[in-house]
Amino acid sequence: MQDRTYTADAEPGDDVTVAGWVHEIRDLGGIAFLILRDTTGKIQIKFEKDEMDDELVETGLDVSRESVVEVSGAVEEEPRAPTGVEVTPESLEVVAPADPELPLDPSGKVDADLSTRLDNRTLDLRKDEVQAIFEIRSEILRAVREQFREFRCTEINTPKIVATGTEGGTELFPITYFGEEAFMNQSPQLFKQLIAGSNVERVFEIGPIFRAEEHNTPRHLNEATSIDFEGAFCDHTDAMDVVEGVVRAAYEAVAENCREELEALDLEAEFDVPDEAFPRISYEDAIERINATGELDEQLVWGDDLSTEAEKALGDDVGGHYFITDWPSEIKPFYIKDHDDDPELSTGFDLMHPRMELVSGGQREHRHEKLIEGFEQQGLDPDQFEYYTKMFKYGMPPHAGFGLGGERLIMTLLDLDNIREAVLFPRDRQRLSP
Ligand code: ATP
Ligand code: AMO
Repeated sequence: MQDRTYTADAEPGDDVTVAGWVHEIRDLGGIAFLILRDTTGKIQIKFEKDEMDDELVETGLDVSRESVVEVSGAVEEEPRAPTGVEVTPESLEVVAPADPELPLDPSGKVDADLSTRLDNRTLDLRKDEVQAIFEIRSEILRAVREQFREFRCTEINTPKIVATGTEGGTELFPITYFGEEAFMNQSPQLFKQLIAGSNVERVFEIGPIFRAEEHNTPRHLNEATSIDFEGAFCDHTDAMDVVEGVVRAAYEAVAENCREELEALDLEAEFDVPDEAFPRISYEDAIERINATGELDEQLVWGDDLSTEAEKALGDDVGGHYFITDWPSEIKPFYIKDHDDDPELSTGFDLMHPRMELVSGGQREHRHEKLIEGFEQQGLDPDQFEYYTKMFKYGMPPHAGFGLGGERLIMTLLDLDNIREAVLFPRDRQRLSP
């Protein structure tokens, strides 16, 4: 297939070989058309029954939809063809026939539920609007990487099989590692800190995180893609600047480079890059604002975590991305540093989209003694984390970072109803294959 031409590159006057899937066959009597689809688009193949070799016409028109065919012929201008050109075939080969009974219709004329779509992802991805999501995902990850590089970060990869959890003991997947208990990593948290404490200083990682969330929601996955940052000599405000830079870079890249994909998703009119700086609202102000909306049955008091309803009330009130800063120390993990002048208040922050949380982050506790105290306060055994804590004795600079949920970024950016739409092969309570 070396001489294969993408359908989008077929120009009038060319002799081409195109290859792809049979999207549709329209037989109008004396004339019939096969619409061939490849990754770049579609092209019309014309069959004039009286003027063409019978066998060629028969092969071309009997082939079932979604079969793979290869067609060679001359490209001509044809204003009535969907793309303005058509191919008059000289030869046609059925490379891989498709069973006429398809589990879902890639032309999208018949709707399929999400579960059927995920069971048949190959067929589902033949739809323009589904392909568009993953083209945009790829562009977002490219833009995010580039932005991190501009922030002088080094891309790292940390282990996914680990000895300890970091984000609360209940959400770990245990595995057996040569007879010893091990876990799937919930977050690269401790590893990225260990590297920020070296000369590497500023790091980012885009990789899987595993969470044994019991509940099935449209915004939780059991395997998600985390976009992590950690920087030495950074405080929480610097980390928020990096979050904002990265999220903005994703939106700008999509606006600039994904017009066709946005069109396929019917989003070209409504897609906007956030124009204002993301407001930074303290936790204290956030609970006051939420209470003032009158949307909650019970008023929030200082120290409460924010429920989904509370987040929704505030999201509707703010109307765009915003940070919640200065959370109570008690509800943030051991590695988050408290404010020096008020130990009740942490430097932890979240970035919120009106629909949901996108990011958690903060400045880290870099003082060895305080770190050990933090473990004890949260009922964790510091001995289990010795591989981590001991490095805090050998010159650990102040540092800060965050974790951004990759699929949540894509989901909110594209206004997808369900986070599973943003993953090729999602893992949830009910789904372990494909
Ligand atoms: P022509 O003389 O251009 O081949 P026709 O009217 O003799 O056209 P028909 O078999 O009657 O051929 O065409 C049936 C329908 O197909 C008509 O509505 C015609 O406009 C349309 N049609 C014909 N050729 C093309 C083409 N190359 N691309 C798209 N539509 C076409
Ligand atoms: P946290 O646990 O808040 O923080 O996770 C960071 C972000 O990851 C995304 N996320 C998820 N997305 C889909 N499904 C899930 N089950 C899921 N769990 C988390 C969310 C969330 O905001 N170590 C800290 C980060 C840090 O401080 O650097 C952490 O993991 O978008």
